[in-house]
Amino acid sequence: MSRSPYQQAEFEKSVASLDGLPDDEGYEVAFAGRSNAGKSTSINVICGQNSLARTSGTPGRTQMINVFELDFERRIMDLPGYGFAKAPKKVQQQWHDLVDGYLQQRKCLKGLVLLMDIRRPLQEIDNVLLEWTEHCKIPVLVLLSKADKFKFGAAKNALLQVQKNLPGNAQVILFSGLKKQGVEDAQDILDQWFEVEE
Ligand SMILES: Nc1nc2c(ncn2[C@@H]2O[C@H](COP(=O)(O)OP(=O)(O)OP(=O)(O)O)[C@@H](O)[C@H]2O)c(=O)[nH]1
Ligand SMILES: [Mg+2]
Repeated sequence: MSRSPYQQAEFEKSVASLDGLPDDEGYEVAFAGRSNAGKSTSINVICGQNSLARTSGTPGRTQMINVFELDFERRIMDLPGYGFAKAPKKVQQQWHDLVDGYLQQRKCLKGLVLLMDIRRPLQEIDNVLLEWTEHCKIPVLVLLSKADKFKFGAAKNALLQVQKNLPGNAQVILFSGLKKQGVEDAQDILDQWFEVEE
């Protein structure tokens, strides 16, 4: 948990449009997923910092891309949550344009962490994202989040179900920010994407 460079992560800025993004250089890993799936929580836990990314009980809070700098060439991007039905159409469209545009154009994107609530995995929008990453050959780590909500056997079953339905570019692990489950495995995969030397 205390391994660099995650511990050194610092909030850099929030961007509301693509032209506010840092230069498209170095290494980026983006966290995506439905609203409330646990993106910000997982970033905090993986970075070993309690309040790096803002978490909230109100779905759809993060409407901008939050940029966290690990070092001068590595960044974690907290993408706005998608699929929050109660949001006004205009806001939903903004999220869509921002996330879609980011994913389509970002050359320094080395991998996508896709958060799925273990109680509601592989929703339609998750599958759309997975298909897109398969097409673009971007590696994906699915974090089956809030695994603490299930007993061990049920969690294992959910994991196997998701595993069976993933494309070849994606892998899945059980994750719980609350219980700190899956954190080291997630860090190991991010290390590879970021090309962090052991
Ligand atoms: N039980 C449990 N609750 C969790 C876990 N991770 C996140 N939560 C809760 O789920 C809610 C949403 O978590 P966030 O991390 O803010 O989710 P998000 O995906 O960043 O949400 P948006 O930014 O709104 O899209 C919060 O109330 C968290 O406390 C977990 O591992 N276990
Ligand atoms: Mg968030």
